[in-house]
Amino acid sequence: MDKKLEKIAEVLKKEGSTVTFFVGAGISTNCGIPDFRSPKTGLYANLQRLNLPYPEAVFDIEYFKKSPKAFYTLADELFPGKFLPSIFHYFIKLCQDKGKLRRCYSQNIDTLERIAGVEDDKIVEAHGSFANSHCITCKAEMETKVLRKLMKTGIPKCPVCKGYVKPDIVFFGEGLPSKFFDLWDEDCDTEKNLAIVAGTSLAVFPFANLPHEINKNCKRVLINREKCGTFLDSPRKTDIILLEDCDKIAEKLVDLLGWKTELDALIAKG
Ligand code: CNA
Repeated sequence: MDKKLEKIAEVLKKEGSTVTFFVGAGISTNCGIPDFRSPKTGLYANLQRLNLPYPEAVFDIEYFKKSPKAFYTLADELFPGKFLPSIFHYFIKLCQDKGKLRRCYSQNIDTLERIAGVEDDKIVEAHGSFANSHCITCKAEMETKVLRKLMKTGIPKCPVCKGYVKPDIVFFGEGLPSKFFDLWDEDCDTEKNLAIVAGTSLAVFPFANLPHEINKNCKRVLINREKCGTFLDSPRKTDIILLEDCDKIAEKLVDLLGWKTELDALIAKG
């Protein structure tokens, strides 16, 4: 384990090197937000109370059009504002502060990368976020604070056409934001780049393809509770696999890189 961490720190310390993150729900579990697929604690294991025909229906656009209540029950629990970033989120922010962050591709909808201080041009929220909302019928925009208020008394409806309003989270059956495709065209061939994949089962496409498509000279790192996706199907000789809690790994890397004081300051600021 220590040798692997030293190798990662060594690459990060190199003049001109950068890092691209590919993250998922696992980097937010320590913040109190359940992931999808962890047995027992994941959202899919705990959705019986919503009476769904199948677990993914809660994020299925066709199901939402017929029955938006299940999504809104869950959205109320997950809505940003109640949660603080994890050590891993701050590690991403520190990489930015040190001029090392090429990009952070996130599947998360909790906006914790932003809350940790990662800048808009460095984040790709591949599956959207709760930051904006639109009517699914006439596409009129609704401010988050209005949506939040309407959520307290029922399902938010559009004041213009009475259609259902939905946060701009990408549901199954919807396209990904153009920012995802535009920036990936720029990023996928970056040389001298480290790819850190963390807290994701790499089960949702096209996101799951990114670490597979990344430049062959790029060292790939997986920090996750289990091996998954391209690290199982198409491993590369140079891959580094760390099957551990992502915050524990981030803390150790921060120590090796000499960034501990800055990390403590970020955590203290909250
Ligand atoms: P997932 O399929 O639930 O996988 C999470 C992975 O993280 C699993 O392999 C876990 O073993 C692993 N994991 C969990 N906790 C830790 C930890 N502390 N340290 C290391 N590994 C850990 O979730 P994915 O992100 O892969 O799936 C993509 C979905 C999840 C996206 O569409 C998201 O919108 C969606 N999602 C997001 C959130 C959020 O925004 N926080 C929460 C739940 C689901």
